Amino acid sequence: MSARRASALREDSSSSSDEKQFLQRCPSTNEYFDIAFKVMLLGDSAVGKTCFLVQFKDGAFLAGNFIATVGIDFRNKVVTVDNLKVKLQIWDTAGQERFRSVTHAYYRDAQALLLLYDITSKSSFDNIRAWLTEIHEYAQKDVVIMLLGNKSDMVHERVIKQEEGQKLAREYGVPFMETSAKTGVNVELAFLAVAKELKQRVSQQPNEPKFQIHEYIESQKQKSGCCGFM
Ligand SMILES: Nc1nc2c(ncn2[C@@H]2O[C@H](COP(=O)(O)OP(=O)(O)OP(=O)(O)O)[C@@H](O)[C@H]2O)c(=O)[nH]1
Ligand SMILES: [Mg+2]
Repeated sequence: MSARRASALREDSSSSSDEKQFLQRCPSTNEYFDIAFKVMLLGDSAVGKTCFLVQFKDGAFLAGNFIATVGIDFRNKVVTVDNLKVKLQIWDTAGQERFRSVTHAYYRDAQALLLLYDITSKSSFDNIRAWLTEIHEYAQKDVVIMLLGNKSDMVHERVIKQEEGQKLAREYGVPFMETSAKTGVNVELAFLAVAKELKQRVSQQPNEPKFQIHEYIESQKQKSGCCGFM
């Protein structure tokens, strides 16, 4: 989408029927959108990728038996960012090693990657470096990456401190926060931050201040360790 068209749509966000002629329609949700991006969920098996997506899409938590994803699956959700309708096509990948070659094929098309570990699993955290190596090998150079420490509701089982996640993220220059696919803490924020970053990359106006994803997340995120959020 051109910057001019994005700007025009921003100025008139009333979504009149005339305007809808210029919008595209998402077949799965039947919603109109102005612009679409592909986002991929990555991380070890059982870190909570599928639950994270279901929480964002349906506002529900899949409790009970763990059913590992086979291969790859996707869901669409349209979010509003600065009066623009942004369709996120979210690819939920299988974390199990045996599906790795299937998922590699999809990296190239993704504009953003949400990389999850489980704060109660040291191995899932230790494997983040290997995931980042894979990302650098298979993904686009300018892909937006975000590191997420999931299952922050499991305070008593925690083995990875929040500071450790923060330190690793800083080392790789990527934004970070802790999330809970169970309670929903910071789930929507992760997708919205990515949508805002991607949207501004294609529709940045010369006089518009550049969107700072790190600052946005720091100002919006619900912190762990206090107030009963996590
Ligand atoms: N307490 C808690 N449990 C979670 C959370 N997210 C996921 N789980 C549980 O963790 C298990 C694994 O969740 P999934 O979302 O299926 O894991 P996955 O990353 O998709 O796993 P693969 O599909 O194998 O890659 C399930 O039993 C979930 O109920 C969370 O935020 N908090
Ligand atoms: Mg899954």
